[in-house]
Amino acid sequence: QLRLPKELLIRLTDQCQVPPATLPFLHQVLELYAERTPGLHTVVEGVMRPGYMGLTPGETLGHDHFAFRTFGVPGLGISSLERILLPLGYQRVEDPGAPLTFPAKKLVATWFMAKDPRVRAVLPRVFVSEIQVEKLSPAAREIILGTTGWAAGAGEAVQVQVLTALLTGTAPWPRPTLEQYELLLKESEYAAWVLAHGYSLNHTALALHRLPGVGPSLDMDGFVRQLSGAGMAMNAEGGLVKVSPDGLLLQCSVVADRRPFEFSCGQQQDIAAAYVEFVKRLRLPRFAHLKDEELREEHLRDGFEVGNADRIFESTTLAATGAGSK
Ligand code: OOG
Ligand code: NI
Repeated sequence: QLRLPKELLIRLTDQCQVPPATLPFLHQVLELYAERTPGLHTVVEGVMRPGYMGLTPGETLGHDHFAFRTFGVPGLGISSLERILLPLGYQRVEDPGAPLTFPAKKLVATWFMAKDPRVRAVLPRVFVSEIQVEKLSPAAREIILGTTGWAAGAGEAVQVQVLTALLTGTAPWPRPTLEQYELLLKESEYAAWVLAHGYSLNHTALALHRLPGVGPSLDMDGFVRQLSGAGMAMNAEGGLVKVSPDGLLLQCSVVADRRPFEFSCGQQQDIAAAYVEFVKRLRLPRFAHLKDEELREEHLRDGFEVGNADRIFESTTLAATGAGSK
């Protein structure tokens, strides 16, 4: 029934380890994303096909993480995804201290991982960010609160709306006008993206470290050149490969596909939609003694990195996705 390329399916060998709704939920989210992300098909069909880096036919590409964007307003925001993810077998990873913060973009973010350690190498982490709406200009706030204000007093009914939005790849608020979208775009590309796309998946990040043949030794610069060669426009913000200060978390992304979007009142315009990211996690120094074949996900650098994420967020900006780059 699923039209998702089989390489992108998430497969658990023992499904008892997660609630029965978890995989169908993740696949539904991914299916809607795949439909509106032509760039993903170029990656899967043009580069990461069977034979590439030891991939055998029928083998799946691991998803390192899924990412969602939200408005930080009462009833919505990170907590609205938390309420969906906890019953699905996820837990919030408390960064000792505070959430990841991006002051210039007025964003905060956190991430979730599978509660059961046995499925952590298979179930994607989930990265969720929210924009601090109270820090935006009065005009931007008015647009966002005008369209999301209903959630503040709606109690548990909000969650029905949020879940429906997730399962249909939509927003739990009316379509904006083009004018509202453009006003937000001038101030915060992120806010404009959320206004249009709501809870649809922003990106999946494929786990390069899980490619059977290469995993740990894959050369990211060479990989980026291959993607460029296949016609993909790469996010060049701060360099093509984003590297964490400890050198152990490497990320790169293809800029978002621009897709026609139906605004209210029948207006249509191409806007940034979703993108594809790639992650390579390297071995933690304390596992230096392990042989390559003994390496598993738990021996690799975990989590996210503010400096990398700050640049990855730019994958949907007009500068990155604008005319001429694709
Ligand atoms: C998320 C950007 C950050 C990562 O892996 O660090 C990110 C976004 O664009 O919403 O995905
Ligand atoms: Ni990401």
